[in-house]
Amino acid sequence: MIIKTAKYLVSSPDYTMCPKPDRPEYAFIGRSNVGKSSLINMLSDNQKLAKTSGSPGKTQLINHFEMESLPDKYVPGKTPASPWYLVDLPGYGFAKVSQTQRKQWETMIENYLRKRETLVNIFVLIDSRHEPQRVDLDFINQLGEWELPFCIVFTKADKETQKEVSKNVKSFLDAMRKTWQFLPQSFVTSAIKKMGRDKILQFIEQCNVSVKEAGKE
Ligand SMILES: Nc1nc2c(ncn2[C@@H]2O[C@H](COP(=O)(O)OP(=O)(O)O)[C@@H](O)[C@H]2O)c(=O)[nH]1
Ligand SMILES: [Mg+2]
Repeated sequence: MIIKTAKYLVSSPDYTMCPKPDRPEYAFIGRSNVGKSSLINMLSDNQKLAKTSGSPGKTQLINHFEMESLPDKYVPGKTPASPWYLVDLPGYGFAKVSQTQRKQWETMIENYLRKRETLVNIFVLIDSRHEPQRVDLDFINQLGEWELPFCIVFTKADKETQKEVSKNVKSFLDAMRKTWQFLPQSFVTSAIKKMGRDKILQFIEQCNVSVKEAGKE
């Protein structure tokens, strides 16, 4: 997949205020500081698209980015670009928020994830430097209870040795096996090395094609 356009569109405090649900949508979520903004910038090939670092846990909004992509083999002037939304969701597990803020986050996220009709897939980001964390597993199990489709994206793979990353990925997937019969698709990524970019974009393209096909029936 070739990214033709990646543009910030709007931030919404609630799912009812999100843009018109007229194209496939992909949401990115994870603990604050997991590398979500860096991953979004890496995927869109725009280092300024999502703000990196800054003040984590502050932006409690649903951020829509307008994307247009082309398949790898496209005919210039002939192949139409496919529109889709990339959504940057506020992170969880941020220690310094109040109970009230946490509750607000939960309600907003649950409503968005469960009611946004065009949401095709949720990418759950996991820091590949750490052992499995309860908060990540709890969030994933919640997605399971809600029967929502998701993938796992392990981030910051360049920060540790390949051996350490493989060990953490394996322990995380093993921890998931305790509650999950089938494991979701997973990706190992590094925003610095652009690792995992092609695979994630390919996955999104396949989903976009399936959504289009389903719409024709
Ligand atoms: N080495 C390395 N650092 C990363 C990577 N992704 C993010 N970071 C760093 O981790 C910190 C948090 O990243 P950010 O994208 O802002 O995380 P967010 O809070 O989840 O949006 C920043 O200092 C990034 O530069 C990566 O793939 N490799
Ligand atoms: Mg961020």
